[in-house]
Amino acid sequence: MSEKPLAGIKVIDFTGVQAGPACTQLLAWFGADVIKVERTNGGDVTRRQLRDIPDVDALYFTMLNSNKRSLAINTKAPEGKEVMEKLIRGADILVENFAPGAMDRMGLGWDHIHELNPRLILGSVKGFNEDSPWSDLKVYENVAQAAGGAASTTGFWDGPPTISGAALGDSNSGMHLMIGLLTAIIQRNATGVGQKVSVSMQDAVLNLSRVKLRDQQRLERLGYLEEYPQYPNGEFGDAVPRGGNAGGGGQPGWVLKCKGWETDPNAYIYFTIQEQNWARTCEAIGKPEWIDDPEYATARARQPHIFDIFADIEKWLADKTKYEAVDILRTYEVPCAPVLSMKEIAADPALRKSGSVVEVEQKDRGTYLTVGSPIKFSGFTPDITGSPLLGEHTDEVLADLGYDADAIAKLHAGQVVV
Ligand code: CAO
Repeated sequence: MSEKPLAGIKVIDFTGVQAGPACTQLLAWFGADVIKVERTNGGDVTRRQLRDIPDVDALYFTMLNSNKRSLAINTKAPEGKEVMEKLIRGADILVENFAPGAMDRMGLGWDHIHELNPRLILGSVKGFNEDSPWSDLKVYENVAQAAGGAASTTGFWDGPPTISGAALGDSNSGMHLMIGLLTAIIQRNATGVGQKVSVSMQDAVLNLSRVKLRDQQRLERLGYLEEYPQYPNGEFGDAVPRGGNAGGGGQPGWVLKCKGWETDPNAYIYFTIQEQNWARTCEAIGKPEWIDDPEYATARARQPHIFDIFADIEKWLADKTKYEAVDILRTYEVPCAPVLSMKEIAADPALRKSGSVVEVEQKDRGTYLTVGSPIKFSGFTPDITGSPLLGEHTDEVLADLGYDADAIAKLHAGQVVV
């Protein structure tokens, strides 16, 4: 196999929880040498959060830190800071997602880092960007979803703002940061100078809520949003409402019940009425008479009674499982999919075959499942290995930095490293 795309790129992973680790994990999968720098007293908090096996690193940690090395060090001790500065001098990228101000308090602000190594790129995730009145806040996933416009536009109109199960604030911010870091590397390779790349979780959520800002402007101009369930009988206020399961792109859709929904909470499909596929959609669901009926023939004519149409489609679905339904509908090119549970995803042979779900060997644990690379390359396949134990590579990394056995022993004795 050819060399991995990011081979030779040295990354200091000074991150915790999810947003930062998700970014550096991808860098590691793509071949960078990622050294996770962790506190000596327990390391990344996720090692201990939501444990399923006593005294064994939690899945929360192992699913975000594979393919990395771990250096456990107290960077607040002068000797620890010295190690950190040595690492910085030899690295290409440093990623951090500490609480606002923490890097400055450690004496590792951007100006100092840039002076130590002008080629280094600093990646930083915070809850809010520097111009925000909330830039001093500590932020977790759901806080970002609330502030980024996702929560106010998710859920049903008669319920409260709702948080998505997908990590729009955390992993999504990490993916945005990854794009920024790779962009900065390309520029650094041309200019020789690194820069600071910042991503705020609010901005990253907002970037994925782009169509809702589109809808806000349409609402202000028109007073209504024709693809929302509230149209034309419900009331619109002055802000984009929660649209339940409505499709957001102008092609109406909804989650529809299939055979067994009474007992199986996931016996549903997502069904989309694609405007240009109306005739075939009618044939698929046994309603050829709808094709030319003026009450049904256009999207505008259908919208006022779209829920009656969905109810009729559910009658057609009543004796079909979600898989049977999709197998029929796919032959008529109806955009649709079964609603898959995590249990089904974990066992899905196709996702295993593509490497989108992988089984990984992990010290002290045995094997566990993780989500593999969602990005596929024709030139290489990421090889996902286990996550490091706390401080597993401390001595190895120190030796690489030029510390001899005595100096390493001294750092251990002073509890500067573990
Ligand atoms: N040695 C010594 N000290 C260390 C250290 C090390 N190796 N690594 C970290 N620390 C210190 C930090 O310097 C900081 O010290 P001060 O508070 O004295 O400055 C302290 O540990 C705690 O840092 P923290 O950022 O982890 O703080 P926290 O646990 O209170 O907050 C979080 C966690 C996530 C809310 C906060 O880091 C944050 O808002 N980050 C930015 C947004 C973000 O990425 N959130 C997503 C997290 S994923 O849900």
